[in-house]
Amino acid sequence: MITLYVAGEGFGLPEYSPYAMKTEIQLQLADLAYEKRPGRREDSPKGQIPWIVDGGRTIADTTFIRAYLEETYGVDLDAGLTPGQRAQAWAMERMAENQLGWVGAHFRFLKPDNFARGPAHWFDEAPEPMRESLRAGLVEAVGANVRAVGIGRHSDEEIAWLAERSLKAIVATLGDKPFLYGDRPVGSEAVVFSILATTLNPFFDCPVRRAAEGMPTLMAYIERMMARFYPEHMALAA
Ligand SMILES: N[C@@H](CCC(=O)N[C@@H](CS)C(=O)NCC(=O)O)C(=O)O
Repeated sequence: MITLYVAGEGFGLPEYSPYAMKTEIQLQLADLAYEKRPGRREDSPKGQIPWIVDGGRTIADTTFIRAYLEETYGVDLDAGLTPGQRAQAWAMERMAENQLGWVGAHFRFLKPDNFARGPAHWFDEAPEPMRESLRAGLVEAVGANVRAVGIGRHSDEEIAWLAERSLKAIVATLGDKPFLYGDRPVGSEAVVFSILATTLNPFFDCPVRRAAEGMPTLMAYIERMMARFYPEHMALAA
């Protein structure tokens, strides 16, 4: 059986790592049995969560995990899509990971109230004399990444404006379909949903969430995907 190493639930989400959610959804779409175990990024071959172990093989990074699953188990998670849709799906996936994901990190980690409400608690069990410097170290590391990808160089208003353009692109792609490309979800939207659920998480205060609340198509899509892949979480939240 495949073992999926994850960060675990948190901040009102079934998995607080969007990448862990992405792979978990893709495992479900591939109809593969798996078990989840808590993992520490220090133990991951690429230093990040998630990773999988399948028999004797260890694969890290969600895009490579998906490629491995498709090749090894003979599944195509984007089956039914035209070449043009596949290309668009890939671009949409990159937009979610390489732009919206960083927007989410900016507001979650770099706004002191959000950080205190959420990620700061990861260090609650650390020895008291180290606790604050561990928290400061995390903020500094995330800040450096967010700046390196460019997002961190803009004002909050500009960041929200950029993110809103991406949300509108997702809404336009959805149109009146239940899922991005039709009546059933495909592999590439696992990450679009996961990044949306994390970036727009109402647990945190974020202008992008407020903008999204004015987009009923988008909010309904997030709920539909959550109900489909995390029904127990939805039942608990109800
Ligand atoms: N490109 C990676 C991204 C994974 C990722 O960013 N994971 C985060 C958790 S959501 C992580 O482990 N961050 C810790 C770090 O980068 O040091 C993938 O697709 O798996």
